[in-house]
Amino acid sequence: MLSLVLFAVCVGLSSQQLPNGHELTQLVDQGFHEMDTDKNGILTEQELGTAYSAVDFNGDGQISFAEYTKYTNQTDAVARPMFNAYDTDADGMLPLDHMADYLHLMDKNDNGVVDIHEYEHYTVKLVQCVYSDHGHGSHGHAASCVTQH
Ligand SMILES: [Ca+2]
Ligand SMILES: [Ca+2]
Ligand SMILES: [Ca+2]
Repeated sequence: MLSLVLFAVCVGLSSQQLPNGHELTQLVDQGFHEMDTDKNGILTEQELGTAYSAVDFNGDGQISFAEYTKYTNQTDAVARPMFNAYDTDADGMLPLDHMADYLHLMDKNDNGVVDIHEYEHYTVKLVQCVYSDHGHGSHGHAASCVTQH
């Protein structure tokens, strides 16, 4: 599962260096606004789906690791834990028809949409987990890290 929502924001995260708090928040906000196509301040399942579809270059309904790195231009050290955080069943693919699951990860108040605060909260935490000293290890680490409080 995931928040591919992340994909837009993660385009700016190609270095090994974690951006500082202000830069990171700016990147996160930028990703949110890019995906919020009707500019109403909330992300719907449909808007997420549209954003994710742009990453599915070969149109097979799934995002592969190769497609993910092509889209985000991240180094493997960053891309791998980020991708794995979404790929909870570890089959190396992110199906586009799991959008509701991805959205649910970020939808803290369970109202079916994601506002910018929910998006920031999840995304900043996930990025910090990926860039942490422990973020390059086992499969799914970043995903479990982000749910810890
Ligand atoms: Ca919207
Ligand atoms: Ca694909
Ligand atoms: Ca919500």
